[in-house]
Amino acid sequence: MAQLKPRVLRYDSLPSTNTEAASQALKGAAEGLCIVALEQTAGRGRLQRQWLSPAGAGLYLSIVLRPKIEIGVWPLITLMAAVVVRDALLAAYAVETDIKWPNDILVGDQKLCGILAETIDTDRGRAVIVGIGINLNAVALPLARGNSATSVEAVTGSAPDPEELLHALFHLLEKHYGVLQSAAGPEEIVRAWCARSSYASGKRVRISSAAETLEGLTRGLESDGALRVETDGGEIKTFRTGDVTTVRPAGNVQT
Ligand code: BT5
Repeated sequence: MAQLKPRVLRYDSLPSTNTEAASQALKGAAEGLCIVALEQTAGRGRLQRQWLSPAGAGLYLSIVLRPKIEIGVWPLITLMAAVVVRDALLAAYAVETDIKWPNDILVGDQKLCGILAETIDTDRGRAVIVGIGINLNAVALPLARGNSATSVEAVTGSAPDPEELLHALFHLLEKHYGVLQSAAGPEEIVRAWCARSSYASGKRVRISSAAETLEGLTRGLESDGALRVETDGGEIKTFRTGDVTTVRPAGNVQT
């Protein structure tokens, strides 16, 4: 397995770094291509939601990956990215974060970063675009809904250097992407994610999908990253990323 070699293309402004990375992947871009923009005018989250990306307020990037893993464990790519971002924020700025299943990086209950992984079929096989948006300073926050967002600057009290974070992200991505593609990789990624997330087990959540909304206690992850939730009736339900619209903390934490 060749080691991932990030190659960065920088833009002042793009509609969405994910869209640009997908278009480069369609043209045959090798894995490791990383699109970075200072501003996104149409940044997006899951389910066509918006990702607010004002100029200079955050790190907005998308990386092309062409993983050599079983298709059934591709959802773990999002979880791996969350582990990478969480560890990079700690390494670069000593910021402690939590991971909310599946794709949010939080400080307390406030969102510091969102991750959007999108697959795309290309002539060179299936690729995945991993998009990461991290709020660096407070400019983005008044625009985000309620007070549920935060930034590195709001947490540390000083203006962060984005290049330090980018460097840490690449270093940790090389490491965890290598792990993901190793023989025991999927189990190791699930373990790494669970060790870093208060949502892995014993967290009371209210979870909504197109089919239903229910409350229960989280009970770990399936081998493909799906979240297990025990309902108050004692039934274990399994949720996959594509089906879930929201996950929120609910009531008191119990075990
Ligand atoms: C996400 O979606 O959290 C994934 C966000 C991924 C953004 C990156 S930036 C680089 C790359 N290019 C793209 O176009 N996208 C990726 P989701 O879980 O659906 O959350 C979206 C919700 O987060 C919105 O509906 C808002 O409530 C909230 N939100 C929007 N902008 C925010 C911000 N800057 N900070 C915190 N929360 C925000």
